[in-house]
Amino acid sequence: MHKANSTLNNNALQLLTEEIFRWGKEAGFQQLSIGSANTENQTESLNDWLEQNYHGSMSWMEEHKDKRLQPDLLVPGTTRVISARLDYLPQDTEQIKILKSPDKAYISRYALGRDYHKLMRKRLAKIAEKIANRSREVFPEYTLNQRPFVDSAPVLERPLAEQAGLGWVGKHTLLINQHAGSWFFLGEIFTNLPLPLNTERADNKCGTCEACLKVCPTDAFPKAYQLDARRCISYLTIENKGAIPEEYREVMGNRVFGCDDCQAICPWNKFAKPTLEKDFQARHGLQDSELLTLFLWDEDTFLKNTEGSAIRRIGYQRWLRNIAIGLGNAPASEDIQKALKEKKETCSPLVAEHIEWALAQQQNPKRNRLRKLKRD
Ligand code: B12
Ligand code: SF4
Ligand code: SF4
Repeated sequence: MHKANSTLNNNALQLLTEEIFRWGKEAGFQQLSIGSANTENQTESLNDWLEQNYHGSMSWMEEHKDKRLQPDLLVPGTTRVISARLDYLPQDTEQIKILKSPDKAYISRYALGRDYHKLMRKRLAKIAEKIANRSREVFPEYTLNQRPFVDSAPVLERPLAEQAGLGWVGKHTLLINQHAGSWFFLGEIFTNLPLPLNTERADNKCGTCEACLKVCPTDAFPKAYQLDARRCISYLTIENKGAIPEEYREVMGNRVFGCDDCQAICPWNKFAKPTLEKDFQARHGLQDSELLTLFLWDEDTFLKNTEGSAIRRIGYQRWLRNIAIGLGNAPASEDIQKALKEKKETCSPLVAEHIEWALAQQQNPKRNRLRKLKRD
């Protein structure tokens, strides 16, 4: 029989919450916090974002919009969200040095190690299992309903984590924690257990700063707290399946998988600590590789070297598409031009078109590479 929420013992709920936080630490999370599951206050900004088409080809952002705005449609009965933070910045990856080395490939720091989706979901599922066991002991008559999520479900993770007090949504739209910066992933457990809410909110500490808005190479922020994903290098190199519009190619520089510029410039990331998580350390030298070396990987090597990595999700042809742009922006070199011409014989028409662009860039001695775009 379903026992009404109000009849669950508050002390037992408080003790369970303390246990949940301990299990979170044991599982390697830096922080867990409990917030309300109400996201209806996001309706206007989500609608506005979708109406302006800022989601581009991510049609899944439109689907199940009702679930994003009403978590209990996704998991019936949900009244609480246990939000979790997992820091991912690998140790000593010298990101600025790589970004400024036009022969090198810049890969987003979140993607250098193991794909976070499975890793986090497994850990959250274990915590959910412990909650279920304890709940059976303490609240034997209560019908628990809960589910863990990481990233891919129709969940507004940042507003939910903000409500749980894990940080504030910065002008670059990412969640920032004043003690830990923004280099972290978010995950959560939806639950119908009436756990005590963390009522403390993190104040927005962006102040008058606009560094992230100004640094963005593609000028992807129409205004503070809003991102036009279609212009974001992360979208262009990862989510976008087609050609990368020419206007963005030069300013992409050597960023071949995702982009970190708006985070790297953020003053709050002075407080970020590198992760000790072995799975998030860079694999196969991806933090410091020549563009040409990566471009010369054949498909088998790509599949082998990206096993268990988020990079694999884009597939070999899109990988080549992105690196071709990086090579077009690299200093002129005979080796690069030879590799581009050879690859053009075997690649897809999509990649071939990017290779043609790269060759034209390589062979134009007068080119003066553009570093930043301005919106019209
Ligand atoms: C779609 C998506 C993208 C898209 C669009 C990004 C975007 N800003 O919406 C693209 C592909 C571009 C992208 C890029 C990246 N992403 Co992404 N992405 C997502 C995803 C799947 C959904 C985000 C979403 O709902 N967007 C829709 C918009 C409308 O929602 P929103 O930005 O959350 O906006 C709300 C608030 O900003 C608020 N709001 C609006 N106006 C205002 C005004 C004020 C004053 C305030 C306070 C709030 C506010 O209302 C909005 C609507 O509810 C989430 C996972 C998830 N399920 O949530 C990961 C997620 C947001 N991404 C993440 C990461 C790490 C990245 C990248 C850093 C990866 C990379 N290095 O390349 C970049 C960062 C780019 C950036 N500046 O955002 C992390 C962020 C962790 C964090 N610390 O915040 C998430 C949470 C994934 C995860 N599980 O960890 N991403
Ligand atoms: S990730 Fe890069 S391209 Fe995207 S908004 Fe941030 S700075 Fe701009
Ligand atoms: S760079 Fe400045 S404006 Fe942007 S998120 Fe960080 S503190 Fe806020």
